Amino acid sequence: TVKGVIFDLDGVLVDTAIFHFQAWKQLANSLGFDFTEKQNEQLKGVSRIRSLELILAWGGISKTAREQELLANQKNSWYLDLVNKMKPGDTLPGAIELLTCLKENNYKIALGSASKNALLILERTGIVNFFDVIVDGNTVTASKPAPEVFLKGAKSLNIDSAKCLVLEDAQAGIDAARAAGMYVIGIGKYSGLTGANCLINNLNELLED
Ligand code: G16
Ligand code: MG
Repeated sequence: TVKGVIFDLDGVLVDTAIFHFQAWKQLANSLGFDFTEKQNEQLKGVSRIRSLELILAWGGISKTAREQELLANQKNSWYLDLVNKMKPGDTLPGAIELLTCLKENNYKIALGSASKNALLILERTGIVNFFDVIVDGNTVTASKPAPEVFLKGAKSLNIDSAKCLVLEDAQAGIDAARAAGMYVIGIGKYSGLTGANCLINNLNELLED
């Protein structure tokens, strides 16, 4: 039976994917090219620096490590301008209700995100206190689809991997959760996600019964 629930952040609890897309698009445009929403799907759950590598490859542009660092910083500052407008309650449908219900039923709750801005986002949207453990892009070295982020979450919760449920919206995240030996619910029924134990459209679907 499930004892711990590990939430992905972007696309599961908050709708920051659109902010990532806008900031990356602005960066690509400043370099003289564009990329599509379909390509953007491949950036979900993927670390900042890996995302930049993919985008530069799409634009056929090569940059030194130092230049890449500056570009990633530029994107992040545009991204943070958008995040800093978020307010308490700016969460995806069902998120606060599900977190509340899990807390009331004594499940342990962790965050398993690739983002280095995770804590700021949890604080701005007013949900940080639900979390027993936060594992994010600052604590993890191997990004999703590597299982590290979720294994660290389970370990910090002191719960066996096999007793953890992961909620994920990205293919890289579903692959990471499966590699960690966890049960995984994918968010996005028509998104082409594969390998999850089941797919739902939003967190409300977990509250219906
Ligand atoms: C999120 C997003 C990714 C983003 C990554 C790193 O992952 O899905 O698009 O590139 O975090 O974010 P940051 O630039 O803020 O460190 P997750 O795991 O929360 O879905
Ligand atoms: Mg996500």
